[in-house]
Amino acid sequence: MSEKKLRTFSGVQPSGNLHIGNYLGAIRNWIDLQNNFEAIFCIVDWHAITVPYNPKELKKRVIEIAKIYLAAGIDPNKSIIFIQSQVKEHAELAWILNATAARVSDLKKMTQFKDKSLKKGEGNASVGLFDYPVLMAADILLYDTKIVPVGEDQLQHIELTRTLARRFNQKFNSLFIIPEAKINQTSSRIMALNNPQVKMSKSAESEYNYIALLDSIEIIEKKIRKAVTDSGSVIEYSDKKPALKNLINIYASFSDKSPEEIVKIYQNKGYADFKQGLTKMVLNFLIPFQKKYNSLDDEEVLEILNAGKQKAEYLAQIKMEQVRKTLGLN
Ligand code: AQP
Repeated sequence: MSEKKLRTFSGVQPSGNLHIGNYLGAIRNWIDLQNNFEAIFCIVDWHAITVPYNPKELKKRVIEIAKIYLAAGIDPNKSIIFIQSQVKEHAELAWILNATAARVSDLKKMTQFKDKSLKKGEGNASVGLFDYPVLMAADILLYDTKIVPVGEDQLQHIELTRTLARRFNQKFNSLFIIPEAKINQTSSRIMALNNPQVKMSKSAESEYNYIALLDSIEIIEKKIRKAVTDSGSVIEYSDKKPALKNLINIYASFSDKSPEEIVKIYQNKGYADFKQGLTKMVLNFLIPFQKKYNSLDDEEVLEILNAGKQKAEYLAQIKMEQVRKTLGLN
């Protein structure tokens, strides 16, 4: 008899142009995991509506993200790929966790809420943005997830998920598995090209913040050329040169070379040579990736998402039946 595999779950919000940070920090790590775990990858559209958005654009982006998952190597024969809003149990469990396990004081500690509400002020942010981590906890706990592959910015949310699961288990019944985050050291936090103090982000105001996975060759060349560098001209991997360190991390992530090897290659060369080398590494990955992306057919992608919905819904309904029964809600 085959052993039951542990489960892995992760997702991306359709909230802008997916960038190499999303790929290196999260999606790339999913590819290997799908071989050893029961893998579930979600397009978390309910998260994306917590900030102002355009409905038509959202619909387009959901398909775009599904295609990105597939082009990156997520195999629908091995993994479940689906859209969050199609499985209503996510919202049901989020409400239940809100009511039974989450505290206002937990959510007030979340740095992502503070960062994201900074522009308009906390008082003007949506309640959904404030409560986002509880919905994320529901996404994860609904599927008995053990491993959550994410970038560093999500670690605090995973910690909260663990707290909510423990609280619920202690208060009622041990229904939830306590999940663990999995991050990749060199690429867990890719910084913005135009400011190494902030992370690369798809909702950034300037498109020079990120390299989108679907940017054209010309745009990618231009963005890397314009990427900020530190003063001086020596290629060093050091915290004193955060912009260069970030670019070396990107180079290392797209090559089989360590930061030390990269520094050696460019030790007698300047920033311009290094940037040319970096552009080559990024394009070596993105050109075939985009070719695969462009070859995917919308109808087939919709079929994959529909099949994924059926499978995810089946699992979610079993879990929610247990939760409802435990809480006297059935
Ligand atoms: N800069 C990054 N470096 C490494 N990993 C990153 N991730 C995001 N930015 C970086 C990881 O990508 C996954 C999907 O992210 P998300 O869609 O949940 O949203 P986010 O974390 O808030 O990322 P963005 O790109 O900054 O989106 P917006 O601007 O919409 O908020 C996650 O695993 C995340 O850690």
